[in-house]
Amino acid sequence: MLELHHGPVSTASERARLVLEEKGLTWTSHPVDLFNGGQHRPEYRALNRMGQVPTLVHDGFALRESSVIAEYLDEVFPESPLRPAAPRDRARARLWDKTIDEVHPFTGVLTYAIAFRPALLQKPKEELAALVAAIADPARRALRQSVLDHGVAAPEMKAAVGCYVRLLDEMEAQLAETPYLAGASFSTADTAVVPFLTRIDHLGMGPLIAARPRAKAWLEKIQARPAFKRAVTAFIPPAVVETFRVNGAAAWPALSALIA
Ligand SMILES: N[C@@H](CCC(=O)N[C@@H](CS)C(=O)NCC(=O)O)C(=O)O
Repeated sequence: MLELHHGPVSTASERARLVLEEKGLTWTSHPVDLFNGGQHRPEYRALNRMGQVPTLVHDGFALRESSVIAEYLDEVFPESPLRPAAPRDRARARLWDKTIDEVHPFTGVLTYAIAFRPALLQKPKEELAALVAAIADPARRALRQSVLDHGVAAPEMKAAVGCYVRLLDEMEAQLAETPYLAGASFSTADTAVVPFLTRIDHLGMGPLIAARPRAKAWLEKIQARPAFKRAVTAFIPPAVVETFRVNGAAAWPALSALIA
């Protein structure tokens, strides 16, 4: 039995759900309420000591880290393989995994600064302080505190936007060579990256994507896949996308000034 503990609006969870759906696997959904500290409940921390989503549980075996989950699923369920067969393409897919692991904390910076901060600041001070204090990784904890304190004026915003500029430039260069990120075929590289471009698009940073025509066409192609609709679109409430877009449009002038 395959179970996924995941955040409906979490990019790392989308990465795992995409692999499950692309491979046509049947799985049981256990949503974790990140906004109210579900990731820090002791029973969840027993599955995932970092207090992060996603966690896959396969017949009692609990596994964290979306890239490791993707690799595991592809090994245990070899039908419809998602990892490239050719060594160079497979190496390229691994590099995209590493890149996305670097991009992920900056995605949190952007998402919390632009979209989640206003609602979080409505919480009682002690509750919010406890949510931040429970973040296991000290670097992540410091990032969260900074964006809660400063919003889009947080000093980390420049690095976050710069990180996406580099990601998009790397994608544009690769897509000039191959139709998919790891090579000629759709692979785990594409499932790893698409949640992150979708997120910055929702956050009003679409102009960065639009300026790179190959990345834009790739995004539309991947988002049109039926598995994307089941794994990503179906889980994100339209009201959340609307909040992202409204807050994103308000933040864009400050963000684009950071790029200039
Ligand atoms: N590298 C991890 C990152 C997991 C992660 O940080 N997930 C976020 C949601 S996208 C999370 O659980 N955040 C917990 C929190 O914000 O307290 C992976 O890819 O699985």
